[in-house]
Amino acid sequence: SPVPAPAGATHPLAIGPVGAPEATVDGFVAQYLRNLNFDRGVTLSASTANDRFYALAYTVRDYLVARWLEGVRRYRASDRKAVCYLSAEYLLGRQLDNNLLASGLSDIAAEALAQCGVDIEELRAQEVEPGLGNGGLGRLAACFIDSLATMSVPNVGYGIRYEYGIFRQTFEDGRQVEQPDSWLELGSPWEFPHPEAAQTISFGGSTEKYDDGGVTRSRWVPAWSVQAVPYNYMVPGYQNGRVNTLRLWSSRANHAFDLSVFNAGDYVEAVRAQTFAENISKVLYPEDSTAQGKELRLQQQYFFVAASIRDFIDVVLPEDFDLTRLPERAIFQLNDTHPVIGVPELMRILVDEKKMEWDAAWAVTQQCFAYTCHTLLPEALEVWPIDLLGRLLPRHLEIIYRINEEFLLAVRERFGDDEARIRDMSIISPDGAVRMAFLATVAGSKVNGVAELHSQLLREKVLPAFDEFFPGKFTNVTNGVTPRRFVRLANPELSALITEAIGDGWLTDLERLRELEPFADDADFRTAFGEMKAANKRRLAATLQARDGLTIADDHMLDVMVKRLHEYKRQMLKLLHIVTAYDRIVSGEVEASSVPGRTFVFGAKAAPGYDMAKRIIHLINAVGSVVNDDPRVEGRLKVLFPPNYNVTLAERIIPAADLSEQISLAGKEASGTGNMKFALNGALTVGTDDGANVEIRELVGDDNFFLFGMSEPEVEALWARGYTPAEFAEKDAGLGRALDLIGSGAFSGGDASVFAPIVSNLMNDDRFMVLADYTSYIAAQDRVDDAYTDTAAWQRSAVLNVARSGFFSSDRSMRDYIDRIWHTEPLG
Ligand code: B1H
Repeated sequence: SPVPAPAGATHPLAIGPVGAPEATVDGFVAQYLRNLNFDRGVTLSASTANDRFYALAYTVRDYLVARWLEGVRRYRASDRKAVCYLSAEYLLGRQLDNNLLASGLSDIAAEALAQCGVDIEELRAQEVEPGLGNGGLGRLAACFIDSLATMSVPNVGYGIRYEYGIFRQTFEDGRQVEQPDSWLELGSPWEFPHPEAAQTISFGGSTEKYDDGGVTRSRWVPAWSVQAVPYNYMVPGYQNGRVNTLRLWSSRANHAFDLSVFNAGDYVEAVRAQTFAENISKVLYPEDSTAQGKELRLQQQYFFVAASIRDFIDVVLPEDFDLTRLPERAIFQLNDTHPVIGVPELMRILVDEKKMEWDAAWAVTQQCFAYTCHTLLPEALEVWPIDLLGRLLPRHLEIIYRINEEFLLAVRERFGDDEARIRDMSIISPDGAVRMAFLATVAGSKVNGVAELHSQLLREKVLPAFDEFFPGKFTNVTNGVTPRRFVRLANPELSALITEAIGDGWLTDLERLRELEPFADDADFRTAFGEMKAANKRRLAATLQARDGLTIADDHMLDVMVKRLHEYKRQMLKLLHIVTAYDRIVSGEVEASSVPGRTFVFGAKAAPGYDMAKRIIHLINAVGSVVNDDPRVEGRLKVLFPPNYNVTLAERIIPAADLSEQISLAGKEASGTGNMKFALNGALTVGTDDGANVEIRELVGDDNFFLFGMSEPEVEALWARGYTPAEFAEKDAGLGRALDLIGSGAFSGGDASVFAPIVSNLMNDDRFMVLADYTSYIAAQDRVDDAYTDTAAWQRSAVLNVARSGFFSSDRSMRDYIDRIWHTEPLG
């Protein structure tokens, strides 16, 4: 071992972790019962399901910990660069099966529990998923840290341990109601709290100049502070003996702060101060794709970023590390703009605390950060009013001003005094706000979008002046998803089929799925594939029955749209298709008995303050209750909307799907990652040329993808001509009738006022051009119906979707980040 024994240690075991329990059924049983007895303090016969779940989680943990500690020691003894992933969100999903799979203990654990007479299924259901993210962005972070561990790349994921994650969604009379997500109520067996290692994070106050031996320097004199307590989570690689760390910060009151108030005799005030401090990590902001601009949100961002950077410098790196060499040891990847306040924070540490020259500090900072942009929507681009930022982080604002000053000076040098250009590129906007995407772009060594089309639009439409000024800074890394969770764990039947056909090894080398292509023409394989889908549908049916009392007919095509509710994603377009299919039946245009059976599954949370999104949720439920109960439909159409779509439910729904709905307006969905999960599980996509759909279609082939709608340039051209949505409603009689049905109260018991705002928005504004794409969408859906009647051809396409989607492994994304941005290597 390269790590020396601690001074004074004589026992050989004292230099390292004591090693894992024996990886046998007997070893597992012994450790399980020990944990039940000694950690939970109960006997098996007196235990609750929660006790038994905890003991199981602890046992799996015990096997992983030795490898984890060993990896940390080896990393510290090396001089390898680590990826410090800074993300306000990690949408992890349940951990038990993932950790069993990673440690190779799934079969041993199942047998061990069976021998203890314990039902492992019951224990699985005990786990509450940590929902510490909103949607794609948070799930992406979780996929990335899984891939980095699997590829043995040194990585620390840094984020916030929200006490309440994404809200739990229920429906009351079809309307969304939010409940707090108290995921920690029964504790979390996977976390390792380290209150003794808390960091002090300061806020407010002012700055001052002082004389430092003849040099005038600035410093920050903060007004208040809180403690950031680290909670560590293991991130095990897939059966490779590597375990990385996810470190999430929780806020606590600062004791010194409390005491001063206690001394003044105000007990109540002291307790209030504590609550105030703990508010910082209390709750995840539930807005996906909109920046809130709230002070607490900025506090959250600075809180976790400051704690993380300090942690890496003071705790992870060796003492007295020469910080001019920081770029050799760390790359801080900014997951969107949420952690961008880390840029002035690192500058403050280097210049004010370490007394580095500004230029040297800036050179280090620029090499240490890289920025991923996840959106083009203007409402999602974060800006912080300077008075708010100056009040909360006065020294950081000064530093941002100086960064901007020097940047604009360089722009003037290059382009002359082009004031319009200077205004357009200034980090400080004309209305007095800090544009965080600009700051990230100026500071980052690289800036990347998350799919080819998105990266192109980012360069050409959002930041063209920056692309011109910084040649080579912009790049693309197309998103990916982890095949461990979204193929192996979510779809064991498909995984077995694949392994049977092409052998193993594909789970860590997903391009090998290509070898499945010939099996698309193998009738036996296709039959087995069809049986896999049918089995997954039955499993989903059982889940939805138990969870929500919903039933699915097993001879239906399963048509799925699961994602956050947002107008740009166009759940309304899906709904117009359903209403049209319904209208065709009830108007007598088609015989119900001739309609191919389809079950439409929705899953979607709306941001609690997003009125239109909540109204659309209400309408989905309203259409569902009318369509599902109308005897004229003869059960050919079913609409299901299980509430509280989350990672756990996704793992059930996606493997059962036949059709994947990816129908955003072209140019609006940065990438999408659900689209990749469906293709990998053998669903065909009906989709626009948007985000990663473009790349999916290129790979799987036009014959195996239902393309519809305007392309991004066509969208732009229509805006330029002038878009009048009502004209489209006049031109297409089916569209007119569908809108009339909704607007006339057919789905709201005759009360036209309930959904009239939706219809009037579509007719008069329709920012996302739902009506313009309707005709093309319906035509695509008619093609889908046709195609589905030819089972062999459909299954052939489905198999080809699987075979050609290996590119969408997040392992490939990580390789791209490593090659184009991080320039780091695995630690062998
Ligand atoms: C994505 C967000 C997002 N893009 C602001 N932007 C948030 C923005 O809390 N906020 O303020 C939260 C989330 N999320 C998504 O990222 C894109 O819409 C998807 O297209 C993309 O696949 C995903 C991962 O890159």
